[in-house]
This record gives sequence, structure tokens and C-alpha cells, in this order.
Amino acid sequence: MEAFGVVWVWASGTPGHFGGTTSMSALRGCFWAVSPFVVLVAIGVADAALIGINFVGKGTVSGTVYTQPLAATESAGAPGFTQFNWNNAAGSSNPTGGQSLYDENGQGTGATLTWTYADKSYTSISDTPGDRRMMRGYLSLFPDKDPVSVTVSGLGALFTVHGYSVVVYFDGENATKTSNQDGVTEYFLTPSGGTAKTVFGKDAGGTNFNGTYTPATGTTAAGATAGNYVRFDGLKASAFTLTATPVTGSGPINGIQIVAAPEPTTLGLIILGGAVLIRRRRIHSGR
Ligand SMILES: [Ca+2]
Ligand SMILES: [Ca+2]
Repeated sequence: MEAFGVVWVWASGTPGHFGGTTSMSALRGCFWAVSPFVVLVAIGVADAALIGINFVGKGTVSGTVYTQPLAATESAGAPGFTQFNWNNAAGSSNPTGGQSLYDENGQGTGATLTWTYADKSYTSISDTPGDRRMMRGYLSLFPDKDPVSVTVSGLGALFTVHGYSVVVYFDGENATKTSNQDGVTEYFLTPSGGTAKTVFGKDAGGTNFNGTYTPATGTTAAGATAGNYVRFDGLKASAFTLTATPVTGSGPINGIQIVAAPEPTTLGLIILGGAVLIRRRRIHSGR
């Protein structure tokens, strides 16, 4: 994880930088240190490590492509969580030993994914690369079967030391002749060795993803607000299981993201940088 970088601008030159070069996804602050020849801008950067999992959904059946996986170059995610390199979970059975998960840079994480048998479906939105493609295909309850259940194991220190959030995207197809797939779902997350958390999310009737992510909240089914994603915060367990139990509809999970909390050391670097700035100003002013 990159926690710090420095950008410099020569008075008559072009900007450059040194330090780590992985994704600089969150600026935490900056300061200026002025000398006669150079302007320094120090930037504390937290690489908010992300793991994105796209449930592909129906996939290809008898040669017809209903849903397709995201390419590594396709970007998707709610504001603040946008990333490349989504892991595609296809089909309805698990690879032996679970599916290995990589992060937003395509690097291995050591974490693995398993999920239960479920129906594979898709909404009628266009199969446009990126957000719409991620949101189009989903897993859902299969009649007379268990709800969708997703387990992630083996999360490393990058996630467990400072904690992480889990973002759950949902959008079922609007009412059909045979069933209502949109509705209210109880998303139930159980961290290993921890206390289970519940959030209710409502996929409003007649509403499918239109390019705008809307957070849904609710501690009860009746109190569920409409949206297309819910989030669980303050997690630190190395493994968790997420289930989607429908109150109405089919309990869809279109994708999830695991978002590591920023390292607090970044703030320390900014404070250190500020102290250097004050010292330099005092030196220049003769105090
Ligand atoms: Ca819907
Ligand atoms: Ca999906």
C-alpha cells in the first residue's frame, strides 16, 4: 500500500513525482514549501485497497450471451469506490478451494470467494461496459432453494488491521409475468467470530439501474429505503458470510466490493509535513 508521495514543480518546469506509483485513489491533504527555485507539494496518499466481485449472472446459454464478465479495463462502482480489475464470479458452482480474488490493481490478495447455488438472472438494462454491465447480471433466490450466500475468506492485514467495509450492489428485474424480482431484501452479514449485522435494501418496483448509484438503508423491512446498494462498515474479520434473504422479490446480489479503511499513518505524514512547512517559514522569516 502506498501511503505517501511527493509532487514537485520546478519554477520553470513541468510537474513530476517520486515515491510509490500505485493507484493514488484518495488525496488526504497537501502543503506547500516555498524556496527560491522550487515549489514542493507533499501529498499524503492512501491507497484504499479494493476487491470488487461481479456476479456475472445468467451468462451464455445455448450460444446466446445474456450477460458477460467485466474486462479488467472496465471501471465500475459507486462514487468513492470506482475501480478496475473486477473479479468475475460466473456460474452457480464454486471452483474447488474457492475462487482466488485479486485487488483493484490486479494483484493477488490471498482471499478466496465461495457462493451457494442460486438462480442466475439479469435485468433488461443495456449491456454497456462498466457500471451497467456490473449491475445487469445477478444472483438471486431460486424457487424452493436457499437464498444467495457469499463467503469471502483469507482477507489479509491490509483489510483486517484498520478494518474494511463491504458494499453490496442489488437490482432485480422488474415484475415479470411469473414473479416479482424487485422488492425488499434483508442483507445479513456475519463476520467470522463477530456479531452479525443486518441492512435492509429496497429495489423499488419498476426501477432498474440507470447509471446512478443510490445508497439504501433500513434496520427493518418496513423502514427500508429505495436504492441499489447497501454497505456494512467497521469490519475487521478475516472472513465473512453474506446472505440475501428476500422479504419480497428474489433477493438479488449483483456485485460486492470490499473496501479497506485508509491507513491512519497517512494523517501522521500530513501532520509531519505541516510541521516541516512551519519550520521552513520560520527559517525564511528569521524567527
Ligand atoms: Ca430493479
Ligand atoms: Ca453483476
